[in-house]
Amino acid sequence: HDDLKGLHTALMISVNKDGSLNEEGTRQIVRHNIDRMKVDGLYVGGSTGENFLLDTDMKKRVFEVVKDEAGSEVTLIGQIGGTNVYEAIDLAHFVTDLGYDAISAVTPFYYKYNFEEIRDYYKMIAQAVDNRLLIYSIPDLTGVEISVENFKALFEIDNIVGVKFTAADFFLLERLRKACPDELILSGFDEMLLPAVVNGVDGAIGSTYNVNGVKAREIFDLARQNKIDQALEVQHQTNDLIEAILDNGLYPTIKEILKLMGVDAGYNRRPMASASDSQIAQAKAIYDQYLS
Ligand code: SI3
Repeated sequence: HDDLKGLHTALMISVNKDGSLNEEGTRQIVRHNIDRMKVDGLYVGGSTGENFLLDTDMKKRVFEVVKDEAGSEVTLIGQIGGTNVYEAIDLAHFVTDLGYDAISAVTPFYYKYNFEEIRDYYKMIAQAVDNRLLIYSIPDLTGVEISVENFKALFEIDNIVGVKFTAADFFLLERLRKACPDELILSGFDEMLLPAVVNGVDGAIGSTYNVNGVKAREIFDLARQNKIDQALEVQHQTNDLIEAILDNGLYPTIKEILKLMGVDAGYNRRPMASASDSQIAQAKAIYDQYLS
């Protein structure tokens, strides 16, 4: 599964003020990531893509527009999971037919499921389509924690090839890497890319790669060459940027920075608020200080 390794942008989408998809802006975000951020792949329909705010038709249109723009230039992973497993299966078929290289499914959330129910959800999706599946684990947002033993049980399901691991639990990551040396682990927190690579992840998926993909690549490459001091220096610079972005509001700030880079990133879809005037001004200051 070498094509799934490396650095993938958790893709933003561009939204019009009325909440509809800005297709041209979304195409610009795709091009910007491929041509200027030079990432290996795009993770479409994730948290950064405001996926959990969209209806099924809009999710499908995002998948179509991204595939149409990206073609086969980079690896495409379609995040199809959510609270409705039947929608997830429908979307899994949809993106597989479009030619997505893999699917990913967030752990089912909202109700407190036991592990049997979580495993059932993954079996239903994995058995429905002929495509590779990455578990999307993000306990901070879903409240769903998965133990090493339970990850191992999920990896036994045919078609499941790994996990997008978005957590700051490095003990769990280390245990998981040791227990499952052959599964793909893609880390999710951009500000912890270096320690994740040191712990043997195969790649990473991140929101800030939309604007900082080139520096992320430096960290990734230096760390894999064992140049830890140099990698840490770039991680320090990167985390000054990420801290400033988080302080100003993650997704609205990335969108405003994209606009300063000439990309029509549009608004956020409500109820997520778009950047206020003061956030826009601060985004400009962040861009000037760290990215121009
Ligand atoms: O699905 C996705 O959009 C992601 O890949 C999420 C990714 O892990 C990001 N997590 C969230 C919650 O947005 C990170 O890239 C994160 O934004 C970044 O590390 C800043 O904390």
